[in-house]
Amino acid sequence: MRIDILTLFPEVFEGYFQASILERAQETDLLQIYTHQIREYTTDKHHVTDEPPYGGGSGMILKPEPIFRAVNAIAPDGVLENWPGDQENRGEQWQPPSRPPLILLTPQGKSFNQKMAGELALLPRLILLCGRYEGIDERVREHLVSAELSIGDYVLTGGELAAMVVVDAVARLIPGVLGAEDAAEQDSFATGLLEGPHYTRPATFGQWVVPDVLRSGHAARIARWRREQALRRTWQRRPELLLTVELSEEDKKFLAVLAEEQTAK
Ligand code: 6GU
Repeated sequence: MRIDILTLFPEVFEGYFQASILERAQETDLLQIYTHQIREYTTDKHHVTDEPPYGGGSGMILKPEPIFRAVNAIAPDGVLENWPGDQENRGEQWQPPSRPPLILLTPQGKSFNQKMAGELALLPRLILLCGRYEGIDERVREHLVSAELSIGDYVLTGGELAAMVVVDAVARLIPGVLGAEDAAEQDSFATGLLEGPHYTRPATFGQWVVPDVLRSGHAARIARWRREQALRRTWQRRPELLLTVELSEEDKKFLAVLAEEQTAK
């Protein structure tokens, strides 16, 4: 998969993308990440990327031309050759050629989640546009952006951290990126449940011991115990997730026990 990132601060991506799993994914060519400095797509002497808003007001707005120019450069089969203007001359028949989806990172976007990460991971290409300042010229939103995503209900100084979050969540779902083939399949949210507790050596740490069942070697009992721990944790922390997850008869019985425990308290 190829991901292009348009930003005024390409340097902030360097450390994170060059470590650990994302580094290996790029070395093995499962993932290509290109960051692009929007400023390099300006044509004026002072390389201006933002200006005050029409109609007045505070803050600066990202200008449309450098962003359109950058997208046309990195997705040359894309929309808007000879922009702007000559689209009118192509008549009703004209359809923009297909291009990679362009996602704007902004607190106004839809909340990014695991399901979206899975869908994005199926794409051959993706372009991420990091918002900055007070905003971005609306013509970018209207004519270039395919979707807008936010990573949560708080305001960051720019879309860069959000873009890193999206790249990370998407990259680890590309087949082969995680070491063990099924490592993503047991994730919290992938199963629809939160994960239960994990333990490693030592079996006894001070007075705290690892649950016997995990050391029993009894695979079926361990699997059942883990499922019940996941159900318990989800019940305690994110009960609304239980409404949409697929539950076996055994799961339902266990949840009934949890409900009884609760009323007994
Ligand atoms: Cl995508 N951008 C900014 N600036 N703030 C955010 C965000 C994005 N998601 C949550 N807060």
